[in-house]
Amino acid sequence: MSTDTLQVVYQRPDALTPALTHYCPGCTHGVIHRLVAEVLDELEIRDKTIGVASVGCSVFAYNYFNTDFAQAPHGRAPAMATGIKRVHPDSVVFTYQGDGDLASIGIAEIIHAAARGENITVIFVNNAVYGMTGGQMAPTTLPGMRTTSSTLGRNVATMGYPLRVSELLANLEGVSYVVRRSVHDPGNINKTKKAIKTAFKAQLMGKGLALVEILSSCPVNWGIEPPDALKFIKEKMIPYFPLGDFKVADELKALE
Ligand SMILES: Cc1ncc(C[n+]2csc(CCOP(=O)(O)OP(=O)(O)O)c2C)c(N)n1
Ligand code: SF4
Repeated sequence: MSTDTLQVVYQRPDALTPALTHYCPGCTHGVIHRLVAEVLDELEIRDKTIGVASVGCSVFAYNYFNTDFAQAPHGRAPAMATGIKRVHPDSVVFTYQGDGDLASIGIAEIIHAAARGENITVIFVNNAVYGMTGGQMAPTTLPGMRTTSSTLGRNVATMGYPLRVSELLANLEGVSYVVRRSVHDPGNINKTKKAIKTAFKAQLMGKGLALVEILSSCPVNWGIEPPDALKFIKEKMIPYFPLGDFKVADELKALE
């Protein structure tokens, strides 16, 4: 067979290392890593990008991105990103945070970084549980959802209601871009990539904090098979965490 007509349609982005992933089968952290890496390549900013990993399953993100990287303990990624960006204003700085990290132990950090209008990009991965530590209840756990620390299901009367982080942050003036996307099917993966690109462009334009919340799977801690985990996102998570744009600065609307 002649190879003259073959075209490369899929290959590893330069911004991803060839390291083998530690993520569980069916976990969509890997899909999200790939989208971020593709955007860094397409915007040609890999050489000046500095990522900040959080605690959670993505704690080892520095192994996978072919960029400079730091690791911030327990919710402090927005504070560390603030310092890095202020010391290196020409760099492109992003945090990569789970919902336990960002919405629980780090909620003060993200709120104040947003209020200050720090010129950083935040990739916020919402899988409704603490994945890394064994699937405990997170601030994003759905009402009635069983976790290892809400074994009868989250009872909102005693455990409170889930936090809708994007809606919360959209009220802050320092924020230029807040949207919620999902990676449960190819169409939504494409939309998520566009949003990630806009969030990095917002930083390049100096517009203030840009955050993309991404609904993601955790089949291991949800106790279901990977295909069912994608269905769970669509059927259970999206009704509670609707996809959409919560704040898009006027200058960014044309980029959408
Ligand atoms: C009570 C408690 N607070 C804080 C921590 C520190 N901690 C370790 S992993 C983690 C978050 C893990 O979940 P998430 O951020 O949702 O990321 P995932 O692993 O699901 O991707 C946190 C907050 C902890 N283990 N226990
Ligand atoms: S525990 Fe959940 S979030 Fe962590 S790697 Fe496994 S599937 Fe992904």
